[in-house]
Amino acid sequence: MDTSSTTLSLPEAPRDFGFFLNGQVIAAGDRDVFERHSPAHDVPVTRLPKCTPDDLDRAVAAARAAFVDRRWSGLSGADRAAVLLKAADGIRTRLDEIAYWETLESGKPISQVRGEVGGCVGMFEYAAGLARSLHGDSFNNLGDGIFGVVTREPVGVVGIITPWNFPFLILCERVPYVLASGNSIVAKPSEFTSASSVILGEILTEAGLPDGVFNVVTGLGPTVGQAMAEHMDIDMLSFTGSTRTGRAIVAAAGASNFKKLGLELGGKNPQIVFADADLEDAADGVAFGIGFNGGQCCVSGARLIVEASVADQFAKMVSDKMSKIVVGDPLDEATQIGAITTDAQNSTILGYIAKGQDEGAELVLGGAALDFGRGQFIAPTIFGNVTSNMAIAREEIFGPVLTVMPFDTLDEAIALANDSNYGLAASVWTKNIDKALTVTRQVQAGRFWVNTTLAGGPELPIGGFKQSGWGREAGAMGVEEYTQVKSTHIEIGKRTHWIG
Ligand code: TXE
Repeated sequence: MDTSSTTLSLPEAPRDFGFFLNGQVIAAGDRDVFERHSPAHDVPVTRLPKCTPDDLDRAVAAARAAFVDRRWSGLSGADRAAVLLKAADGIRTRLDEIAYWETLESGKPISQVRGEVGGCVGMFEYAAGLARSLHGDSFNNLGDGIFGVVTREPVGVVGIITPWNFPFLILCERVPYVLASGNSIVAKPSEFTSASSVILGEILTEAGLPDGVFNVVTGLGPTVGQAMAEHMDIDMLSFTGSTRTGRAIVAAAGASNFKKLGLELGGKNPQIVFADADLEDAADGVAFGIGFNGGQCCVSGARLIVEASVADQFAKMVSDKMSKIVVGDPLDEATQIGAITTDAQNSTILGYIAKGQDEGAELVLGGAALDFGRGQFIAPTIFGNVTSNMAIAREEIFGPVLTVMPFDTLDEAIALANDSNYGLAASVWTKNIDKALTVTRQVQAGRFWVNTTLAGGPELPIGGFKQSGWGREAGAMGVEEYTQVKSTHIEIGKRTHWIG
């Protein structure tokens, strides 16, 4: 298999990946194996061990041992930064390989995955700087007899459960930040897209990360994932996935050791377009916001909320754009939307498309599966005449399905945008600074875009309001979230005695 050529072929046989424990890849041995079929090509592409809760225990024990003997947490920030920078180089070196296997497992377009993996290099480089700049606080104003110091310490053993929509990117929005302060990690990727997480283990070890600091258990959510949420020796768990599983994790954490949680859950994100916007830019942005990754994106701009005076004209502009999106083989460089990643997700999206029609919404574009002779693909879809009580306007569809709702006033636009259980992201398109700032202030969302959408990078934190989650990942906060704060009072000189 040559991944450097621009016309990539399918692998001749599925590649066996192990799981990653104590600095080594461990083959499946006598464990059951799950075989992943490419959702775009219907052929087996990877095989991974179905780890058991016993394997999880071994991984947690390895992470705990590494944390307790301070082989990583005891290093200086500068030494940790050096490893993270080498890992960034390692990702750069193996970028094509990661992109190839991730494309095959996920059905995402190869050009898109390369961009995502390239972005992960920046995550490691930025977090390396944070490893050096992480610091606490001091209080020199408590009087001559006492000095106060606030220090940050790593939390300990951190579990990371990731989904299938951005397997490597979501992992890398967490791992370098979690490592920056000295934590150890046990990661569990989605059973549909595990390969790139195991490759990251190899890269980290080659970069000099001590054995045991980063481990990957491959396996199923209800067994290994649930066992992580219940585990008494995992100090913190970062979960990205469905709101339903998020609830199970909160319950399990409460019933076990009250582990600290970071949760990034669902979204139903508004794209608010005012009549005074650059409508050409906005139309392209709205099409990108819902089309990117086939809409399988927690921050997808799924709800178009558009000023009534331009609603028809603008919906037509968006429809023209979306009808030109190139859907097809993700190994083709020109493809913009690949396959729908899981069978269940494919059924869910088609179910919502049928429901939208049953609910009385008007199908403006798409609305059907695309038949390429293999794989599962869905045409970019737009619904008009949508009202905010419809399921397609309220529930996360997680597919390339846009709903259109008009508004007359600024207040109405804000109310429509906030009429959701979720609060992950929002975009506003206008040339009027007052409208842009008013909307940005009043719409509840953890990430906001003004005259753009889906922009991101290592510097700005990510996370949600309302039922979209708890906590923040990335940016300086992405390191701080994975630390404990310790307040220390230090007596200077002779203590004033309590008992005379
Ligand atoms: O998610 P799950 P699914 C949303 C999206 C999608 C829906 C269902 O709307 O249609 O979720 O997707 C692990 N304890 N998002 O079913 O099950 C699982 O193995 C611990 C939004 O795939 O939540 C995987 O690693 N872990 C989202 C991860 O949880 C468990 C991205 C996510 O899978 C578990 C994905 C359990 N009991 C889906 N059960 C986003 N925020 O981007 C499963 N898992």
